[in-house]
This record gives sequence, structure tokens and C-alpha cells, in this order.
Amino acid sequence: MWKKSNSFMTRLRHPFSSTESDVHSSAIDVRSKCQHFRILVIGRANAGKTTLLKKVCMSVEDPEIFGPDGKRGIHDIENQLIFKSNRGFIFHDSRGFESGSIEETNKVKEFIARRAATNSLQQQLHAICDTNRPLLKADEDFLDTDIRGKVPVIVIFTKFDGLATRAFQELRENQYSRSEAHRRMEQHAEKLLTTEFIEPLKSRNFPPSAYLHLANMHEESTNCNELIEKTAKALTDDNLRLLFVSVQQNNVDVSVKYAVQEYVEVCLNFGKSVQNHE
Ligand SMILES: Nc1nc2c(ncn2[C@@H]2O[C@H](COP(=O)(O)OP(=O)(O)OP(=O)(O)O)[C@@H](O)[C@H]2O)c(=O)[nH]1
Ligand SMILES: [Mg+2]
Repeated sequence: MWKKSNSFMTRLRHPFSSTESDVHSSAIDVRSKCQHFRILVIGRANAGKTTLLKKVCMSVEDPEIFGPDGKRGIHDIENQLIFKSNRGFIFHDSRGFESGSIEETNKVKEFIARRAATNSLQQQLHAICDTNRPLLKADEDFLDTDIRGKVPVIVIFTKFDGLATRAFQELRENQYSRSEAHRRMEQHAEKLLTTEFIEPLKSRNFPPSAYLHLANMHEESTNCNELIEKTAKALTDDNLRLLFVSVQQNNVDVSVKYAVQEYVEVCLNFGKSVQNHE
């Protein structure tokens, strides 16, 4: 982990006493130590992971996949997924939990533990997004083991529209009229979400930091602002939060809530200029 600069932290906490050039140098300081925000995405096949990542990076194209040696690779947790539209994010995609095999599960846990133990900020994981539904034994195991240090786990209930459909059907079976079932559908789906997923997750030894549900992410009209917002909030280290904000290019409105506006603007401009030179 990098050493926190006192002047930087003071400026972050007392932004209005800082000048724009101070802010710019803080952004440069952060990005010179680490150019990427690294996220591990856990989730079964067809969970909607790639759709979500595309939304985060505002990409219509699939990501490029690079092995640890920089060469293009095939699916492996070690591989890095990078979108041309925003090279500030590096994603790792794991389906290890899905197979349920001890070997695959251990590989994911070993990956998380190794990345948590490294002193290299570049190599560390900065957040984990878990999209596994229903919960797998391996998820419970992972949330019961102290392997990830301070890395926040954001649980994302993808395809919430599917759960809403199930909620509608249940209400109809309970004799609600179509219009009444429609009116209650969202609320009932949220109740299902809480009892079936959120409460069991909260009871684990090392529970997730944040929970959210997303619907219709494959449609153009939706956005992932809540994910950005909750991830920013879940980051307990100010430097990491600044890094996260600085790699945003598209989610300005949400980012400003979690960082001081002038920092965000400078970071955003800085992030763009970094990318233009990559
Ligand atoms: N109904 C619905 N469909 C979605 C949603 N998000 C994604 N999809 C669809 O679900 C399918 C799978 O989405 P992907 O993003 O490829 O899923 P994935 O988790 O990356 O799948 P793998 O790479 O095979 O592990 C696609 O047809 C998407 O259009 C959603 O929120 N609601
Ligand atoms: Mg995918």
C-alpha cells in the first residue's frame, strides 16, 4: 500500500483551501502510483457480467483479454479484461465458483488471498463484485474466510427483472388481480431478495460491504450509476476512492457525491489525458 501523504489527505479533507494545481498534482500522484482500478467479478455463466462491465465502461464492444504476460489469452482468472473505451479499469472474470470443484474454488480463493497480500498497489484487487445467484456453497465459504483484507465485496443481484417476473407470478397464484399483482410486484421482489439472498449473506463471518440489484441492463436506457455510487462508498481508503473516481469517465454525476467536485473534475480530465496518451 502506498504511504499516505499528509498534505494530500489534508487537501482531500479540506478541499476548498486547495488550488486547482494542488488537486491536479494529487491526481497525478495517485495515478502515477497506480494507473488502473482492478476488479474481480465472480458469477456464473449467463449472469449478465459482461453486459454490466460494458455498461460501466460505456462500451458496445467486448473486452480485450490479456494474459499475465500481456499476450491475448482465453478464459482464466489471471487474465485481464480491458475495454478500449476505458482502459482505466482492469477486470478479472471468475467462473471458478460455478463449477463447485474444490480445485477451481481454491484457485479463486488463492487468487484473492495472493492479491490481498501483495504490497503492489498495481497488482492488488481494489474491489470484488459477486453476481452469484443463488448462493453457492463456495460463496459462503469465501465469505466466511478472512482472505480478502480490506477489499470490499459488492453483491450485485443481476437480472432483477427476472425476479420481478417470479414475484408477479407468485402474487397471481395468491389470487391478486393482474393490476394489483403488477402494482405489488416490485415490492414483493425486493422482499424475496432480502429473505433469500441479503439476509443469508449478512450472516456470514465477513459479509459483503454493499448490495444492489440491477434490472434490464441489456437495454440501452438503463445505467449502472448505483453500482458506481455504492462501490465508491464501500472503499474505505481515500486514495483508492480517488483512484476509482479518477478512472471514471462517464459517471460524473454519481462520482461527485463521493469525492469533492473539483477533485473529480480534475481527476476526470486527468484520466482522459492519461488515456489519450496510452
Ligand atoms: N433480462 C435481462 N437480461 C439480461 C440482463 N443483463 C444481461 N442480460 C442478458 O443475459 C445474457 C447473458 O449476458 P452476459 O453479459 O453475456 O452474461 P455473462 O455473465 O457475461 O455470461 P458468460 O460470459 O457466459 O459467463 C445476454 O443475452 C444479455 O443480453 C438483465 O438485466 N436482464
Ligand atoms: Mg461474459
